[in-house]
Amino acid sequence: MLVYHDLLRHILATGTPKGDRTGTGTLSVFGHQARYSLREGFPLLTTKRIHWKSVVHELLWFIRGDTNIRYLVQNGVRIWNEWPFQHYLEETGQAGALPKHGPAWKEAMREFTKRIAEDEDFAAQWGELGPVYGKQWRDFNGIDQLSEVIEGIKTSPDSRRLLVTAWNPADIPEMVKAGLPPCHTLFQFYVAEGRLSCQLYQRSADVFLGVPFNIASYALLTHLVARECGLQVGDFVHTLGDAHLYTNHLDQAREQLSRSPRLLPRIHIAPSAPALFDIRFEDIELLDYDPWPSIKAPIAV
Ligand code: THF
Repeated sequence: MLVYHDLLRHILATGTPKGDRTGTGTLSVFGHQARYSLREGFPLLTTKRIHWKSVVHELLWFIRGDTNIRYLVQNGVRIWNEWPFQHYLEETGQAGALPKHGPAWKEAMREFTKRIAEDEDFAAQWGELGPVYGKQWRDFNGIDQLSEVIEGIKTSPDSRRLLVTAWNPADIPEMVKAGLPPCHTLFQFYVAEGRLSCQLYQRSADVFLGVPFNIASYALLTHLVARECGLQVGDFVHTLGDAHLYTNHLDQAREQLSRSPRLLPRIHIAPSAPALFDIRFEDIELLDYDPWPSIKAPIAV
């Protein structure tokens, strides 16, 4: 995972200070590409602990076409909570009264997620992120892109049209309302010598918090799709548009750079696991993950 460290170092050394939508401020570079060989191990960062359970549940949630945070909340995944919560506070006129990430805000967040988990009607009203990834992958104006791309890999592996796009311009205003438009916008599969590779174009990359999840998520997707199509895995190619470090992540990035990478973990998918669209959390196992401790950093909303 030295290439991830190279990206951190590159942004720290050459990034341009830039304002952003969230008001936090970033150091940013435009245009960057990294390649992770999936044959050499599973690309989950070892220089800080990544919450693997969240990676797997989030991906299964995308694959099923779900866009409500209820499934995630019920499975202990917190990474999408802030957007529906912020939307809820704004719509119910409480946003001004609760300073972000303060004690009262945290208490209100706990109550909000508890209700999402326990109250189906509340979740239906306030847990929706809009037509985000899951919706576009499985129902882009009626097209099940994920099923079609898998069929494409099986029937014409040499095709140069093996694409899935989450960027649906007609749906962007609806995504903005409850969450945000897709950061990982488009991915393409490629088959050569019996190996499946995947390239992601990510328009906006929160390099310290989001990118480690994004790498792991698409690497896992590549493993799952390869299995579905009877192929081995090749490379994950990660192409970034605006690649940034938030200014309140810089010390954490330097801390991480002071740690030396360890051996990569491996992934094991149960041979008895059902087909992709029915695969369960328990079917996917991470082996030999021995990371440095986690490093806390605030998420920009
Ligand atoms: N918004 C921003 N600002 N950054 C992002 O990376 C991002 N995402 C998704 C949508 N909007 C985004 C959400 N993905 C964490 C990680 C990934 C996220 C959101 C949050 C996070 O806070 N990780 C912590 C704690 C994880 C936990 O244990 O719950 C971490 O230390 O890794 C990009 O896809």
